[in-house]
Amino acid sequence: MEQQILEIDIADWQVSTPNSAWISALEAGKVLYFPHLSFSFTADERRFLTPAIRDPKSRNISLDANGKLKGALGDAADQEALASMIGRFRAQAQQLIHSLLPAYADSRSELRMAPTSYRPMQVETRAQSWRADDRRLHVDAFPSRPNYGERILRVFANVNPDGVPRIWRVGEPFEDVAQRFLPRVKAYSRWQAQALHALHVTKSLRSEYDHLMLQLHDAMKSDPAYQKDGPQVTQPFAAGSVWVCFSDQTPHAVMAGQYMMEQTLHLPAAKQYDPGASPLAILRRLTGRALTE
Ligand code: AKG
Repeated sequence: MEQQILEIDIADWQVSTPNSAWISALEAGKVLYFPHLSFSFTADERRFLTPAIRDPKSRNISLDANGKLKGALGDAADQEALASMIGRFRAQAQQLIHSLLPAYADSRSELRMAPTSYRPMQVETRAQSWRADDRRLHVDAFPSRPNYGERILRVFANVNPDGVPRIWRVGEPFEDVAQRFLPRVKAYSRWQAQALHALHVTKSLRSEYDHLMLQLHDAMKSDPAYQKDGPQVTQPFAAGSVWVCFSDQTPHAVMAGQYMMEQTLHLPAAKQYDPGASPLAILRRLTGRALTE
C-alpha cells in the first residue's frame, strides 16, 4: 500500500511556508504527522492530567463555540483554568489549519469549528459496542447529524506527560474502501430517511451520501477479516506530537494511549483545493448519482 503518513518536521503552529505537496497529501486522505509540534501544559495545568477530571456522565471534556465547558468536574476556578487551556489548544489548532491551508482560511466563514475536546481517558480500557468502538478501523460518519458531504477535518495532539505514544492503525485510500464495500451496502430508502427525520433520530433528512458513509462505517467495523487483514499500517504518534487528517476519508482506529486534545473543523467539499478528491466526489463517481439531492 502507498505510504499513508506524511511526516512534516516543523515545531511552530504558524506554518511559514505552506507546501502544495502537503495539501494534496491531506486531500488525498493521508495523515500529516508533525512529530515535533506540541501542545504544552503550564505547570498549573498539569493537575488536569488525570482521568478523574472528567465527569463520568460524559465521554469527553469539551469547550463549545461560546466558550462553555462541558463534561468536567472541579470547582469554578478549575473549570475556568481548564476552559482556558482547551481554548489555547483551539487557537493553536486553528492557527495551524489557517497557515497550512491558506485557501481554507480564505473561506473562513465556511470553515466551521466544532467543540474542542480534551480526552484524558485511557483508550485500552474503554468498553463500547462494536459500532461505537473506535479501536476498529472506520471512517467518521454521524448517525444523527447528516452533513451532505461537508468535510470533517481534525487536528489531534498527544499530550501524554509520561512519553506514552497514541497508537493508531491507518487504512487504505478511501476509493479502495468504497470499491470494496459499496457492493455490500444496503440501498438508500428516502421514505426511511423521512421517517428517521420525523422521529427526530436525525436532525435533518439523511441524504444518500450520509446513508452511504454510515454504511461504509458500519461495514468496516463489523468485518473482522477486514479489521485483521485489510490493508493498514500501525502508526505510533509520539507524546508531544500533532497529526491532522480528514477523518471522513482516512480509515483510522485508535489502539492505545491516554491524554489527547482534539479539534474538529467542518469545510464544504467545494472549498477544497481539489473538490474531486472528496468522499462525496468519489462516491458520486462510483455510483453515478448526485447523492445529496
Ligand atoms: C474518532 O474519534 O473517530 C477516533 O477514532 C478516536 C481517535 C483517538 O481517540 O485517537
